[in-house]
Parts: sequence; C-alpha cells; structure tokens
Amino acid sequence: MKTALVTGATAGIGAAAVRTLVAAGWRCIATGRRAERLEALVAELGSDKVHPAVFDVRDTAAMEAAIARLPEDFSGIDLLVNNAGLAQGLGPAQEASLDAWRTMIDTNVTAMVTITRTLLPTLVARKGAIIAIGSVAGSYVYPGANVYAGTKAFANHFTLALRADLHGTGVRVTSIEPGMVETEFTLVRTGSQDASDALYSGFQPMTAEDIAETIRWIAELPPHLNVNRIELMPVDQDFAGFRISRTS
Ligand code: NDP
Ligand code: 8X3
Repeated sequence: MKTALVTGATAGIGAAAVRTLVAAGWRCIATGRRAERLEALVAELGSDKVHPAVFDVRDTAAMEAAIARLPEDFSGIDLLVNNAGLAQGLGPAQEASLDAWRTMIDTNVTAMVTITRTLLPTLVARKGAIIAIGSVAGSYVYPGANVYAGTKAFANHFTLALRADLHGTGVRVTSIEPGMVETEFTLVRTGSQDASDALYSGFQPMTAEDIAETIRWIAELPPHLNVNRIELMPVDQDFAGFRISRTS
C-alpha cells in the first residue's frame, strides 16, 4: 500500500484528494490547521487509512515535528501533494494589504518549498512522486490576482524545475494548473459566502472531486510515464482578455 501526504486536506481539493486516494487503496497523511476536520476524515475513512497531521504549513518546526512523529505505517511517503494554499483579496495592487500579500507568499511559496525540501530525500529513496496544485492564474493574469498570480506562477515553475533537477532519480513530478473549482477558496479570499456563491452561480465550475480524480489518475500512471503539467478549466471559463482604457 502506498502513502501520500496531502497538504491542505481540511477542505476543497485536498479533502477530496484524500477521499479519492483512499478509495483507490492509498494511505494518506492529511494535513491542515483545522484539527476537527482532519479527525472527521479519520472517522470517515479509518485510522489505518488516514493519519491526521495538524500544523500550519508556515511553521517549519511544527511541520518537521509532525513528520518526525509519523506512525511507522505512514512514514514511507511515496507521494507529496502540494495543495495547501490560498488567495486573499481581489482588489487592485495599489490598494492591497501588504499583510495579505505576505500571507500568500509565506503559504503558497515559502511553505511549499520548505515541505518539498524536507520530503525530497524520502521521495528520491522511494522513487516517489510530487504533484503540485498550481493555477491558471500563474499563466493568465486577471485584475486583482496580483500576488496570488505571482505565487502560482512560482508554483507552476518551481514544480517544472523540480522535474529537471530530479531527472534520473525516477521521481515523477507534475504541475496541475486548474481554473475555477468550487471550494472554500473564494470564501477565504473574500470573507463572504455571498461573494463565493455569486462567483460560482449560473455556470458549472469544476469540483474538488474533478481535481482529486486528476491527482489519482496521475499518481497511478505506470512508473515510466510523467505528466509534466496539465491545465484544466470549466468549459464556461476562458482566458483573460486584453483590455483598453480610454480614461487614463
Ligand atoms: P480551500 O480553501 O477549500 O482549501 C485550502 C486548504 O489549504 C485548506 O485545507 C486549508 O487548511 C489549507 N491551508 C491554507 N493555509 C494553510 C496554512 N497556513 N497551513 C496549513 N494549511 C493551510 O481551497 P482549494 O481546495 O480550492 O485550494 C487548494 C489549492 O488549490 C490552493 O493551493 C489553491 O491556490 C489551488 N487552486 C484553487 C482553485 C480554485 O478555483 N478553488 C483553482 C486553482 C488552484 P486549514 O485552513 O485548515 O489550515
Ligand atoms: C484560482 C483559479 O481561476 O479562480 O487559482 O483564478 S481562478
């Protein structure tokens, strides 16, 4: 039985990834700050299948301690799913909160590279895999995406760079770059359930399960096959267009 560590498993894509991987026969280490949600996953899926690891990904010491005290059955990690992340705010850069910018960089960039570096020796030893959740926002910017888009461009590119460095190790590396997925993402970004409901209404956004199934599919490909990057969108989402201002 293979073991995955999924960051950000208390909600959205990460929680769906744990459910999908466990249904496919994996063990999962489910991480996040909200302990009660991780305990609910354990109750739902079984303590032999899910190990809860409660920590803030930005807290390196807490992350390292959680990994150091993994039960033996969960200690051989074959797959790292770099998923934990967030956006904060949708306003223009000139009005944005510097604290929000730093939170996004600390979470989506610094924490992601830190846990990756921590787990690389294990992943190399086990010829494992890394799947990172980047975003279309890292390739196509839109107004208000500013630092979020920057962090996701980093995620997309760092993941491809890992693939280059891991050449010859047998470790597989994939950047999954989704467009709109209905999760708690917009609630976290805006602080408003109404804003979240409005954004996802009137069309069919992707679901967390759509992305989880993509993660499972990639993770279970034969060992000689690597999906480098994959971009997914709802049919009704499109690339940002160029704009002309006639007021400046
Ligand atoms: P959710 O808000 O539903 O889930 C985010 C997860 O990240 C939660 O489990 C949360 O756990 C975890 N997380 C956030 N900050 C921290 C932290 N400091 N420490 C530990 N865990 C943290 O959003 P999604 O499922 O949509 O987002 C998952 C990933 O997918 C993100 O990286 C996001 O950028 C990316 N993405 C999302 C898209 C979308 O449209 N939804 C599209 C493209 C990419 P907790 O709060 O309990 O700590
Ligand atoms: C979030 C995807 O399309 O909402 O990463 O910017 S989108």
